Amino acid sequence: MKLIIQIPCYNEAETLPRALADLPRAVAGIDCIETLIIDDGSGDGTAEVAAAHGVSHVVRHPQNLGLARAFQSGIDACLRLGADVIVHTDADCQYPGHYIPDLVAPVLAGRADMVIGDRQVRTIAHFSPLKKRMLALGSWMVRNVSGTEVPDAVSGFRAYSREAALRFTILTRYSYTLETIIQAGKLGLGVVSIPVTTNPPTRPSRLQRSMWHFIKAQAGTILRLYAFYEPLRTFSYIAAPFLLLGAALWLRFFVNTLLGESGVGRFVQSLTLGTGLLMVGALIVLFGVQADISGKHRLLTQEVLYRLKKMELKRGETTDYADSTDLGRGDG
Ligand SMILES: Nc1nc2c(ncn2[C@@H]2O[C@H](COP(=O)(O)OP(=O)(O)O)[C@@H](O)[C@H]2O)c(=O)[nH]1
Ligand SMILES: [Mg+2]
Repeated sequence: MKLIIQIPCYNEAETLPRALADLPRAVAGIDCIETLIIDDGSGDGTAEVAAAHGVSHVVRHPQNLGLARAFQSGIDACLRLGADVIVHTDADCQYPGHYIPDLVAPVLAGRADMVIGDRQVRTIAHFSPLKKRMLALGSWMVRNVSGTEVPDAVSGFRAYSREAALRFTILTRYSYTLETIIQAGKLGLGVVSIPVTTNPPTRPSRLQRSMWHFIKAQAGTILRLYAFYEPLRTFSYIAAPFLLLGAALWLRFFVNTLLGESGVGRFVQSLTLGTGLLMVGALIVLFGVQADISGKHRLLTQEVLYRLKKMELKRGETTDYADSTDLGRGDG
């Protein structure tokens, strides 16, 4: 059994050595542990520092492509390198390495394809109440869409089985953390959470530059993922006010007619408005149906990609699925 620990890095030369030193040297049930960093266009010599500290593999993006792309590049590289289990952790020492055996255990036991380190956000002192609430909202939305029971959906401290790694296709730019859970839930992969504690921050978050930036990103991601993975529901919610208001205006007319009020004349304006609203509502629902059909096609494409990756990996080909022009890999 081969475990690859992957760490995404964007200018992490300072904290990476500590993060690497914190990784376990042995894990029960694992014969071989390798490390892989994704240097996402760092300008501070992160890749060189990684090589000097004995990292087994370095994947390099010539420019900064963001965490979601880095995650996908890392997963693709791990698959090519024959990983049976992949652990993803951060370079800023947020996650204590001694939890890695606990993360890996459910995958090794065949109980899960994805194990998430639950940071128990409520207990983290340096997170503001607003941030905690936004994180809780994100996790709730993900539970709702994915049908899983994940308490801490944005935690980046995770273990994936090879099967899960093959299955994921990250499509949004911002949050691979939320998207992987939704895909896992929809694909019927086993998702398990284990409680972990976190280390105090070593530096301010790079992903959340400010509270306002965080709220904007989180709200945008939640809305987009909802529309993406539950299109019919999303469009129905949008259509509901139009349909309800339109129906109410027509109802008013019928009730008044039944009560004996004669003539359409008095209602012409409200009925015109009601008809317009009903038509807009119906159109929005139709968009939802269309989006739902597109979603089914996406599932088919995902299945085809999964089989293709499996075949190519079996043949030992080295195609990069994330973006063949962006990724240059050098083993360091
Ligand atoms: N590949 C890549 N990694 C990033 C980027 N921004 C942050 N990271 C990495 O993602 C991990 C988490 O980032 P961090 O700033 O600690 O965000 P936090 O999760 O909010 O604490 C670290 O290992 C960073 O190096 C980026 O643009 N690209
Ligand atoms: Mg951090």
